[in-house]
Amino acid sequence: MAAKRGALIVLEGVDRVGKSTQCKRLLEALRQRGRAAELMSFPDRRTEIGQLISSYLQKKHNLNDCAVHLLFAANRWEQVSLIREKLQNGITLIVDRYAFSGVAFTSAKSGFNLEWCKQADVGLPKPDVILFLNLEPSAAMKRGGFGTERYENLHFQELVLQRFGELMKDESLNWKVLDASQSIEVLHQEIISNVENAIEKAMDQPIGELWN
Ligand code: ADP
Ligand code: FDM
Ligand code: MG
Repeated sequence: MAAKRGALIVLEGVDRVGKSTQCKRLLEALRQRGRAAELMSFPDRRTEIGQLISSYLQKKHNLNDCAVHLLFAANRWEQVSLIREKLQNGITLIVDRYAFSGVAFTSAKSGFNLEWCKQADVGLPKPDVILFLNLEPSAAMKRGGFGTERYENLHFQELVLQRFGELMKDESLNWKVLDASQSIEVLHQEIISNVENAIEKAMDQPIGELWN
């Protein structure tokens, strides 16, 4: 019998809902349970494309909105062979933001529609589950306030949340909407049970293609 593959687990949500905190907790928990797991995050600021994105986010320079959208997508595509290899080798990947942030953030800008935004990510490895940490941006903001990066303002985050809502209507994807106002520990317990389920189901299935 073929070796079991790992699962592709994505955490999404607006800024400061606790994605990075939960990704780390999840990684530790899976490893403690003896599962092979690794963390990835997007944008991956370590690559050359990632550095362009990072300096754009830090407002060191401006870029055309279409161009930056495609850079975010390219920053995922440059990891695809690695993602596939790890999954096939039985490693479960926990991903902090993915194409859904890509589409939600760009389509929150005026003049962009959701369908155009999705095109650049069509065919990426499809997540086995998308854990959406749901919290009003006004509540998320109270967790320390926004920094100085691009997009870190309440009005824009509210538009982004609406766009995520549109993406969640797609029933071909396995969205799990979780209440991110709960304590770190309670939310973690919900996440781990959803993830254990997803890992068991993914094992016997081929890796899917996103939006295809
Ligand atoms: P994100 O990656 O979604 O932007 P972080 O994980 O960086 O969010 O968390 C943002 C801030 O909120 C951090 O200071 C973190 O300690 C805090 N935080 C995370 N989860 C919770 C929670 N469930 N309740 C209260 N504060 C939280
Ligand atoms: N972001 C992130 C996008 O606009 N498009 C994308 O494809 C991705 C992955 O970049 F404001 C935005 C979302 C957020 C910023 O912040 C990255 P973090 O703190 O590194 O997650
Ligand atoms: Mg984060």
